[in-house]
Amino acid sequence: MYTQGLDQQGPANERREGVESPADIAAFQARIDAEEKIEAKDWMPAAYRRTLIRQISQHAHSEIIGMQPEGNWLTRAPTLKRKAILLAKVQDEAGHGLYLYSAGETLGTSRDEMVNDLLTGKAKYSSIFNYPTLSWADIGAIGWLVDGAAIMNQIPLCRCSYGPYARAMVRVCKEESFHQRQGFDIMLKLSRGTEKQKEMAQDALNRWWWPSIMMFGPSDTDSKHSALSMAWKIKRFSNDELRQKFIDVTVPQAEFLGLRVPDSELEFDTATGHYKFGAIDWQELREVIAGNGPCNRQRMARRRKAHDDGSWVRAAARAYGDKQAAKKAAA
Ligand code: FAQ
Repeated sequence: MYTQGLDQQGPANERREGVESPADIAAFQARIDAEEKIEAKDWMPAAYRRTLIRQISQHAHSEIIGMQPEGNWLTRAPTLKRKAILLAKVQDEAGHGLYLYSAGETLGTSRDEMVNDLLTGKAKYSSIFNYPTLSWADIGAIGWLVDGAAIMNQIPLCRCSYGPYARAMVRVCKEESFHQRQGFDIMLKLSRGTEKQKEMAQDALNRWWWPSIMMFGPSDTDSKHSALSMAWKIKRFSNDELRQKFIDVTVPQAEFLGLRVPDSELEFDTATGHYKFGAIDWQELREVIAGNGPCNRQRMARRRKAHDDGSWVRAAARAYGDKQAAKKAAA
């Protein structure tokens, strides 16, 4: 959708390929500071382009791998209605992945290259999708907490300085808010249900709370990309700011559900108007990002198999394309 017409580089880009004069960089920063959107054919510093390709492709991979934990419950959803809703949600995540790969392609990389980086382990995807979905309540917890955290992070991305990414985020956020509500609805039903159902909801919150908090990434002091990403207005809020906002809105929702957030140090601070919370296990986040989470290997094995199983579709599409091109050339 975004890649149409990008086959030809603009003359300004061609002329200045590889050249980054202080004047170019200052003019670029002035456009960012003036809240102008940077578009695909505009000149941009190589590091800005690299940062976007890294973030957008990792975001796309997260959406695609993120289908697996919920896909695990498609055949076991408790009612036909819940199954239809979950099926639609999982399909939405696939769609988000596709918009994001398209947004990434506008920066001059191909979807094949991005996918290859995922399959070879070069590119990351969100830590959260390396945790297992053990009960139906986990589907509620993912919608409520994981989509909730995703929205908190992605609403500011609708104002990201790079136009194609910002525009893709608008639709993604609308769909994510539906996802968040369906998750909360599952949690509400369970927490108002039998004792056993309430226990399931509490157990899911216990297991998903801290991994959801970790989704926002390392603390600001350890976040290596934040300073530049914020100067370039790719990121509008720091990791810790978004984490705090998420905790502030989510704790009252847990209270409404009658569930206990698994953090004994959680306390509302009337002086700041924010919740104070306990220490995050950064070692756990590092391990999951390094590939040693509970499900990393399983998630990647399944993705590689799905990619291999789809090779005949790609071959058929290529053969069809070649045939059409040959016909056109002969006409
Ligand atoms: N997991 O310097 P920073 C969703 C990496 S979508 C894994 O702070 P940055 C929808 C980071 O890449 C969820 N890796 O980096 C859904 C970097 O490594 P690198 C995904 C992480 O980019 C719901 C290094 O650590 N959302 O959930 C994580 O400035 C339900 C240093 O970190 C997005 O991708 C992590 N949690 O900030 C789908 C949103 N955190 O690349 C299905 C867009 C950090 O140098 C079901 N992305 N790392 O090798 C962002 O906003 C940013 O990239 C952050 C990280 C905030 C994730």
